[in-house]
Amino acid sequence: MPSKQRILIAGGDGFIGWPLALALSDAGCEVLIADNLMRRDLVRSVNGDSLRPVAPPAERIAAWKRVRKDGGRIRYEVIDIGQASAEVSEVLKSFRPDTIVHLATIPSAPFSMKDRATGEQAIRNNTLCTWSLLNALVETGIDAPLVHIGTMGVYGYEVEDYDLPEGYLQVEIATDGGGRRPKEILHPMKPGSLYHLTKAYDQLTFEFYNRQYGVRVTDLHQGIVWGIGTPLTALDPTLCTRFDYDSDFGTVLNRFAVQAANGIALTVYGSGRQRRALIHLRDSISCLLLAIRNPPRRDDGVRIFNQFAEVVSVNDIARTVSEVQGSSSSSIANPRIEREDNMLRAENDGLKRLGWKPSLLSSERVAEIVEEARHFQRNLNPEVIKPMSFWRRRS
Ligand code: USQ
Repeated sequence: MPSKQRILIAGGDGFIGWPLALALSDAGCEVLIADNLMRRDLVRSVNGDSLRPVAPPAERIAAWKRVRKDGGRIRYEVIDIGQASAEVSEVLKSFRPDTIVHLATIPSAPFSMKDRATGEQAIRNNTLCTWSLLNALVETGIDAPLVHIGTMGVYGYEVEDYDLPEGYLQVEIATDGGGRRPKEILHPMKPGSLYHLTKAYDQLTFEFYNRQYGVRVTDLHQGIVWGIGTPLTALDPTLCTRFDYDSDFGTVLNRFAVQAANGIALTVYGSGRQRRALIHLRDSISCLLLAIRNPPRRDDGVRIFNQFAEVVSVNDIARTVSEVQGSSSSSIANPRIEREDNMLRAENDGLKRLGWKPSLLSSERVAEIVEEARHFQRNLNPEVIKPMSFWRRRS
C-alpha cells in the first residue's frame, strides 16, 4: 500500500476523486486535494445537481476526521489548475507529492458537444490541466509519477476483429531496402466527442513529457463508471460522493437507475445496441490504488491500462435495471453521432496482473442505486432527464 505517501489529487472534489481521497487517507497517506470545485457549478449550469446532496469540501473533511478519530489527513486547496500554472508549481514545491493523481477533467462527452462555449471550455480545461501538471513536475524537478484517468473512448467504437490492446499496437513496417520490422505505436485514436478528443490529446502530451523529461505516467483508459459509493463513503452521510443523473453529467447506468426509481421510461438512445465497457466505482478506486502502488519504471514509456470490468450493451444495462425495478424503455432518437452496432473487444489484463479482481454488473449492486434514488426522490428535476446536448449541427 502507498502508506505514508503524500498524494496530490488534482480534481479530488469530484465523483471519483473524493472516494479516492478517502481510500488513500484510510491507507495512511497524506492527501492534498487541488480542485476549483468546477464540477459542482457545471452540473448546476445545466439545471442539474447531485441527487444526493454533496457537502462542501470543508464539511466532508471534518466528517472524515470525526469518523476516523485519528484525524485522517486530507486537506484541500481551491486552485484552477488549468489557469494557474505558476501556482500549481508552488503547490508542488510546498507539498512535495510522492504521486500525483490527475482527475482534473470536465468528464462529460455531451457537455463538450453542447455548443461552442462548452466545447471550448472542455478543450481548454482538460488540455491545460494536463499540461499544467506535467509542466509543474518538470519546472520543480519533483520526480513524482502521475496517474491519469483516460477513457476507453479514445479507441473509438468500431467493429474490430481483434481485441483492443492496452494502448499500444504492434505493427510491422516496410523499411528501406524492402525489409520489414516490428514497431510499437500508440493505437490509432478515434474519439467520438470533444471530451474524448482531449483524452486523445493527453496521450500525446504524456508521450512527449515522458520522452523529453522522463516523467513517469500511467494512463488508465477507463470505461463507464457506475455505482454511487464505496465502503468508506458509506460511513457517514456527509462522506457521500456525487450522484449525477442529468443527461450531460450522469452516465448511463446510474441514470437508468434513477429513471426506474421514479417510474420514468429508460432513455435508451437509438437501437441500444451500443456496446460499452463498465466498471463499478469501488473497482475504479481499487485500480487507482494499484496504479499508485505500482509506478512504472522510467524506461517503461507511458504505461497504459484498460480499466474496465466487462463489456455490455446499453440494452443489457436497461434489462438489468428493469429486472431490479420493473420499468419500460423508450427508444429516443440518438442525440449523439455514434455507431449503434459497434463490437467492443478489449484486453484488460494489466491491472489484473497487479492483483485486481473485477466485480461484475449485479442486481444487488444495481438495487443499491435504485434504493438510494428512491430515498432522494424529492430532489429529482425531471427536466434534465431528456437529452440536452446534440452532436448534430442545429440551424
Ligand atoms: N446512453 C443512452 N441513454 C442515456 C445515456 C447514454 O442510451 O440516457 C448511451 C450513449 O448513447 C452511449 C452510452 O450510453 O452509447 C454511454 O453513454 P454515457 O453517457 O454513459 O457515457 P459516455 O458519454 O461514453 O462517457 C462516460 C463518462 C466519461 C468516460 C466514458 C468512458 O462520462 O467520462 O470517459 O464514459 S467510455 O464510454 O468507455 O468512453
